[in-house]
Amino acid sequence: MSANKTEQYAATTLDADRLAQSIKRHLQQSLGVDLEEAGPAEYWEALSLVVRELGLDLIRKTRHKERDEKARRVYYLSLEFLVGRLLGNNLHNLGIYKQAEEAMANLGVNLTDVLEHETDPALGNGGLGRLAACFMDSLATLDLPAFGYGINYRFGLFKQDFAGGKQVESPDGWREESCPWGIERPKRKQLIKLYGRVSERAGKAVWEDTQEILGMPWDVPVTGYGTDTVNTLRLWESRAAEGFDLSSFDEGRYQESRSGEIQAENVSQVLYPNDNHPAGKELRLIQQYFFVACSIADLIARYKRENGDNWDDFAEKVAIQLNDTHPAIAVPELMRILMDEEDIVFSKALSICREVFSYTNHTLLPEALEKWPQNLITKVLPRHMQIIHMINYHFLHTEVEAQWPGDNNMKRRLSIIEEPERPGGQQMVRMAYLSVVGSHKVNGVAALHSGLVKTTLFPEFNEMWPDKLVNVTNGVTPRRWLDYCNPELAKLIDDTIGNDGKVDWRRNLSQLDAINAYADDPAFQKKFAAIKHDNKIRFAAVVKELCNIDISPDAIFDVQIKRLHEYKRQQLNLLHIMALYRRLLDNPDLDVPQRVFIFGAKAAPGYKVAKTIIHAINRVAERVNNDRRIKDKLKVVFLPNYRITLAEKIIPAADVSEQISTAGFEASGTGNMKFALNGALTVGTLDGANVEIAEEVGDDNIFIYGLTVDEVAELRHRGYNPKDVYNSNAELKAVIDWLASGDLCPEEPDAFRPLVDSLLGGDYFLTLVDYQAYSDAHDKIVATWKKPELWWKKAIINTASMGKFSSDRSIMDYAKTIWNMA
Ligand code: C3B
Repeated sequence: MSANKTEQYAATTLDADRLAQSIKRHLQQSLGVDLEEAGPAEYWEALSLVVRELGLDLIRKTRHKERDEKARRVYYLSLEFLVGRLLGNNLHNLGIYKQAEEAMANLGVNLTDVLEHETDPALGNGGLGRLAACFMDSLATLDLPAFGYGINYRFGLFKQDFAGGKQVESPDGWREESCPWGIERPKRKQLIKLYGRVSERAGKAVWEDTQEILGMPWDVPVTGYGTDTVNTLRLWESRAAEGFDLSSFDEGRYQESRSGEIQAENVSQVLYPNDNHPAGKELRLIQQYFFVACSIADLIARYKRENGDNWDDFAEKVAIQLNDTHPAIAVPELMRILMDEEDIVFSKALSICREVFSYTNHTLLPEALEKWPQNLITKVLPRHMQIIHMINYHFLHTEVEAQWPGDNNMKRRLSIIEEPERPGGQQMVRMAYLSVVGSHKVNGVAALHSGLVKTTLFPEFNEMWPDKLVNVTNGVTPRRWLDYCNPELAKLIDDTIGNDGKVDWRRNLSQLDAINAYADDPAFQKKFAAIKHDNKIRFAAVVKELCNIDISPDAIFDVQIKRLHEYKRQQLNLLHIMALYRRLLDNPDLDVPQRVFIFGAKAAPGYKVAKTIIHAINRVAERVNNDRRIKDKLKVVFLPNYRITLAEKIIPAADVSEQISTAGFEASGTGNMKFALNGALTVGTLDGANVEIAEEVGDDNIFIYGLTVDEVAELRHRGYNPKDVYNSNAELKAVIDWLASGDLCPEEPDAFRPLVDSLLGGDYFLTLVDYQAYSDAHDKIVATWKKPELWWKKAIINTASMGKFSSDRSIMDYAKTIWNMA
């Protein structure tokens, strides 16, 4: 490792004076701004350009080193990279944050103000996209040769506002602000084919009469912490290829006159705003193929530049990770290149693919598993559909046949092509099956989830290939999610366990374990609690600014931030808040601590019930926050436009972390790890990584409640009627009736009907079943809060026990068990 190299590099070339000079130079010469005119936004851009220069220099050196070492590279293919703001993070990673602070101060500017001027690149929906960003950070930090490949969307995840409590979406044109991080690389552009047909000439398949679009790469430097390694995140932007017929477009009859054709620029225009739910649109399939085809062509070109035309070493040099099934079309794409362009026979091509590819499954939700109509793939990618059939034929008739001779039923069950249930239905391509068949390893993202992948999602694959399905528990980067977002706590940890080269928890998070020795220490508890209090004061100011709500830093800050989805059960939190409010109305002198319930969540624009839940929470918030009778004992805050930057402010200020999904539905969760790392106590079900968090912190230091995966299965088997629970729990009945009454939204009395119907008409996510246990868990939270020394002990143990959940550990697991790189 090159721990000190960057410090040397940065220190020798960029002390505060040099930095200030470079900032001035960029202000004047790159941006054309006079010093007197420059405000924080200009300073942000100028400093970003300075860091970009440094990043580019280090990227070049990283590339040379990798070329010399001829190492295996990993290519992380993902439709989403939710990187968040980059300037502060890059300054930290490069070891020049302090120098930058000083340089700015010398110029009369405050670095913190400057950093606030960066727009979040919102190139992802939620957990899956943020995980990809944490992984990029860890890959660079661990000096592993890696590229991230994705799409440079013009519009990221929509911006969210509330009107009358309802979610209103508007486009996120993040690139309209200047974005110095992406560097256009025309030399590496690619030409991609779509549509057309396949003919056979001299025994070879020829894909012709295609449309072509151009893929232009934008490179974002990815710095690692305390190392010279800077990797590349290469994001593709679609453009019209030369010769693309724009005339018909100009005449305004483009869509009609060339029906079925696409407008090239549209491909990378927008991120589909769905989390855990596929859009199923033709343009989405094209997006997937577009970025996959550009990336595969790009990595093959790199391989050939470095290794020549000999395919024998390809699998030794290349590992490709499929982040969910979104890039699954990479399997037939690589097959196509190997067979049609490189004259490699089918069986060899398939074995190369299987050495190169591996696939991460992020969800068990049946409706979230991607399937594409065979007709659509045939239309957009006719050659790929043929190759999928070839793979499927080989798989069923050689491999499945060997395992279950003569078992046609098994062949039907395992076929990559799903036959329609009803006559006249469509044949669908199961992208998850294609990914499993084309990969050497398939991983789930937490132990519980990976177990379910083996037993319920892919049991037959597990029987056929017992070593293929593995677990890699998710992780988060401690650089962004502790060091950067909670500097006071980072400093307390440094002061307590040291930061001298021997101890370096930022790169070896298990060293936090040493903090456990201080969990009972009153002096340490006091400092820990004071830091949380400071963070809460800062966050209260954010809430005041964004929502104009006053919250007290002495209250319990109870937080649920994540995408809005019924399985994540924000509605359970809501019902409980409504009940708390009613309890206070019944007895305003109730001896309870002040509590603030904080939400942040975007709902997919087409997801009706999710939007109803947002509306209901906002209406309840309005009622509760303005009711003087309850004497500020309860507040509800729904922060608009939740995103990475807000998460960085909320998480260090949280006392309670809500991780309350229906057991078996949240594959892992990663927010749960960030909260615990920052000393919040989890209230959660035994779902996803909560199980492993509980193992690490111990049952006494987490509030676990509710049905387990097995109990959920048993209940479904027995049969469940939500009305039974509703009729037997008076408090629950009262709040649901209140929700249904129209009282909270008089101008639209049926506004919350979709939510009420979903709860009483089936309650698929078992919200009502878990209600009482959840309410009881909250009573325990309150009882614990009333004993501060107990509370802070638990909080400290949480921070101290998060070593396992560093994304460095996840990446080392991938490197060892999947990529064969360590
Ligand atoms: C998410 C899952 O819902 C989370 O449980 C998990 O922690 C993350 O992925 C990362 O593994 N997920 C997502 O954000 N989008 C999907 N389409 C599927 C899963």
